[in-house]
Amino acid sequence: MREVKVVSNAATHKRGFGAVLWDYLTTVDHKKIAHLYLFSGGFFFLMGGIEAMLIRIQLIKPNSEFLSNGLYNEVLTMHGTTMIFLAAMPLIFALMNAAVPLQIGARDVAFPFINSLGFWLFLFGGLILNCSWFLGGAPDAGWTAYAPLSTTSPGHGVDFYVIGLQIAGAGTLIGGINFLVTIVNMRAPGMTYMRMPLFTWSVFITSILILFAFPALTVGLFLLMFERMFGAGFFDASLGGNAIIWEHLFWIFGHPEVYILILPLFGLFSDLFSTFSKKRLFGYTAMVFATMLIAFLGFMVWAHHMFTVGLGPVANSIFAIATMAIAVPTGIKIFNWLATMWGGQITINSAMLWALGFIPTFTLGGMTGVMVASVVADYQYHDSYFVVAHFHYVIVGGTIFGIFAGLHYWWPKMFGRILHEGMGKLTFWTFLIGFHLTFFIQHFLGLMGMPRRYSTYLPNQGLDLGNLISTIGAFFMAFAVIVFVINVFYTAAKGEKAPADPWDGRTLEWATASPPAHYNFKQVPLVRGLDPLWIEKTEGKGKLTPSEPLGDIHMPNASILPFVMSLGLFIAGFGFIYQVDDKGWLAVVFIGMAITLGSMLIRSLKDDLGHHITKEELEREAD
Ligand code: HEM
Ligand SMILES: [Cu+2]
Repeated sequence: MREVKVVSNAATHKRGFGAVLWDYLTTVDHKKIAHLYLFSGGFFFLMGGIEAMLIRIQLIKPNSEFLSNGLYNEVLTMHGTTMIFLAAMPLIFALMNAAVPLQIGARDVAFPFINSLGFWLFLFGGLILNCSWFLGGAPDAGWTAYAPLSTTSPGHGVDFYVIGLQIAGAGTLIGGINFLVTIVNMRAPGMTYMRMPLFTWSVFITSILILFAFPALTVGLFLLMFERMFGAGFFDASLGGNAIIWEHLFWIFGHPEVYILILPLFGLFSDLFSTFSKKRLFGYTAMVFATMLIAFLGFMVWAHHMFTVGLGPVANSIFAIATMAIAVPTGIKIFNWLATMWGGQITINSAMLWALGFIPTFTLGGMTGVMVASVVADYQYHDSYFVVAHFHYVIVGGTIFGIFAGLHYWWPKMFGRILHEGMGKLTFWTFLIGFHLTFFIQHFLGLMGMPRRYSTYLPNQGLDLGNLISTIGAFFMAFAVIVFVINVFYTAAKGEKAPADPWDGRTLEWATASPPAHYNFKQVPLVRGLDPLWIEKTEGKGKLTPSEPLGDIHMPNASILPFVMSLGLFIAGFGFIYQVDDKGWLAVVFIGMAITLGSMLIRSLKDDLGHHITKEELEREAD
């Protein structure tokens, strides 16, 4: 397996910066798109992290004047929005792109062009959102943008939110559809649904969630846009509208969104526990159905964010019970993970540490979740720091721990080098300690009456010490992230080279070189059961059985069009935002849309049949 790397290194030889840049701007290869998602999602994670630190520095002591109240609202809004849409989502897409086609034995995703378009839409949407900092102020109505706060917020901050999220959201939607089609259509022969690795399973189910949840956001954002730009009045009671409609639309999207953020990582943890315990996943079938059940219930519970709105006792009770029901399939999963490790031959490395740390942390978040699902009690918790503590336990304890686990696990596959273990462990321990220091105490701050989203508090209310501890914890986490960034650079320069299968893996991604050739598999493998690579290893072959003779491989061509299409929307976005001030900006709308529609026309009219890698070329490369 090692030889492949040598050959592809020779083939790629030394290329200039321009060539590498052009390669990434035009690539339709899922593995390079994974790199793009990783680095831009990582960049936004650092931005969101800086914003988090600003919030915590402001709250380190009572009556602090580090940030003005207005700026605090902007930083808080951008922290939440950035972390959810521009950090967690793309980092998950990075893992999906890095692993899913390999896990199912495919050569790429179903629509490589759309995959690249999805990435560029996300990136340009995120850039628009962050341009607001330099163009008169960021959005300040919270990441939920509740009306009438969002409809009446002065300046253009919220317009940047609307346009930025609309463009980024379109990228996520088409990305999700692509993975759905990929998993339905591109599985290697023999890979039946019930032989798919749990990560692929959960990406499949997550993609269904994306397909149904994101359109609600799209509609909501359009209504908010019409409201702010043209005074449509959907959410304005004085014009016959209703502000609660925004809350419904937002949470019909927003609640499934938190499952979109967690389910892929549940799948990843399942793969990890089984790999590093050297055992088949305990309760595979139950895990699959629990994932489906969580996804289904995830759609039925959005109004638990609205208990205090006044929907009435019947609606509140139904939503409370449906919410609490989610604890059942989640509990099934936790027991199955523990049972997978039970009696297994456990390896503890950085990836596994994140997975182990996830279990108690997420369980705590799940328990406070059941608490906030109780309607009467929620009248006390609602919009208090208790909620801030709760959701950070689930999204950091689940999603962020999962992303770190996934990065340590798949880094060798993605980059051909193994992340430094010592630094990996240092990152994990300082993050874990910092995390619990920061957020555990916030439960009590909330119970003592500290509200969510307030920029300050008075002294001697019993809140001083807790806030100080919380901020100290945040510095630990910041330190951990810095160590991780150093680890990335160190690994790129001096990291240990990775073999094809560094973890004695069970699934197909470990059957190809690290990193894989751009066509992934020379011959598409024949899958003979769950954990296909493991089956071959235990039967003493160690190599996959091919499902096809060696032949020409058809691959898609690179294209700059996805980048140009997204750039056009980016330009048009500014036109939309500013045309309220001056109709001259309509020209920018037209220029931007012309670029986008023009490149769509080119894509439609110009034949692009891809290219073939010939059998002779493949024969020259050793496997
Ligand atoms: C890792 C370090 C993090 C720290 C120190 C941190 C800190 C905070 C703080 C202090 C607040 C609330 C401030 C207030 O209510 O006045 C907050 C809100 C929030 N955070 Fe984080 N956070 C972190 C990570 C994350 C991550 C990874 C996510 C999501 C993936 C996230 C999502 C949110 C959201 C959605 C809000 C609510 C914003 C709003 O109410 O509009 N945070 N964060
Ligand atoms: Cu919810």
